[in-house]
Amino acid sequence: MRSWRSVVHGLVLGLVLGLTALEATEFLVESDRLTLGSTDLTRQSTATRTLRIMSWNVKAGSLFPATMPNPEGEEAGARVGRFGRVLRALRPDVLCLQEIWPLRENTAILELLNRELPLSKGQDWHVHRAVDVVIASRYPLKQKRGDRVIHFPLPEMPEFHYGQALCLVDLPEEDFDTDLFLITAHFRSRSGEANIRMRERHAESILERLEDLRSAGGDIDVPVRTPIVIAGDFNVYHGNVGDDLNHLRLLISGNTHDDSRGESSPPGPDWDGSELIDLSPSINGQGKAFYTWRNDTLPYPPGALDRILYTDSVLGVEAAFVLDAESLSSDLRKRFGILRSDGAFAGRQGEYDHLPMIVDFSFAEPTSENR
Ligand SMILES: [Ca+2]
Ligand SMILES: [Ca+2]
Repeated sequence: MRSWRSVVHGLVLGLVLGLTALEATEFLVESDRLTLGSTDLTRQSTATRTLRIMSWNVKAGSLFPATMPNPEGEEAGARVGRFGRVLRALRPDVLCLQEIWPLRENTAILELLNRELPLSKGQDWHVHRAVDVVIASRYPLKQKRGDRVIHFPLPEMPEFHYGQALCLVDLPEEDFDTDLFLITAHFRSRSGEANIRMRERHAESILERLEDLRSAGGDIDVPVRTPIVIAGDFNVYHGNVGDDLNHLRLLISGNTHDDSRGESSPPGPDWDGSELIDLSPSINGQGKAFYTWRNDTLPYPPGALDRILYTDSVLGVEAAFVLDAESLSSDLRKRFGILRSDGAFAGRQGEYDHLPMIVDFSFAEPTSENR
């Protein structure tokens, strides 16, 4: 139950934000969470229900104090405090987190989320972890699976695998016509033939999962036309010698060919046989800069390493952005309780590591016969 204080706060905030939204065109704020990069202001109405997904490679042990040995060279606790502020500003319904190193038990993630973004009526978050990736949701999770795809022993984690977590997000029938199937993955990084091949093998394993989802039998079945989203750190590097980004092409189109779908092409991963859409959100939804990783102290350009792919035959997008707290206006930072330094890893200027991607998916209003 929300306290009277939070209800009044929400009303006042809603009024202020409503007025602000009329004045500002570069952003739109809906209810009490920060929303940037709205794709179609006219559709921001009661005609649709939205589900907010946030995906973030949080970098090693950044979310937790240094209570466990951290991989060599990785800094523990760098996002303690920062993570909570960003979370409360964005208030995602579902989180996809990658690179939780050292691996943490579900209970540790659950306690963190319950503390930093408590749900109403004392409800618990729902957490599903596989390898170093996590799906967390305010709604129940079903058909949970985890894939250990590529064994990559690390000194501190000899059994570490790159892989994915996947599950059905059980959305409430009174608000949504359908559930949503979600996959989050962390791909091997770095250049070089062996690493490129690992990324391709990883993409192939996700394609096998998509094929199973769309066909009866096998390990998982979902109702036809259940929306599917794949979010995570795919380590997509543009301009690397020898890396044709086949792994990304595989995920989007189901094959490695660059051409559009011909007669001989196998069907794409979407329910209608078309390709998936690569969302490509921009920094603060401004449509100017498209990257999700940046470190000005290293000799690498910013890159869109992280992606959100989705079945656009059954899903729409209301808004999408990559949050950069540093370049956000001080007005918005103040209003949503985040600090300028929350955009940077460990708060050091120029060292961002990965930035969080946020998308508001729109669903059709439930029809009366489906209620
Ligand atoms: Ca199946
Ligand atoms: Ca499509």
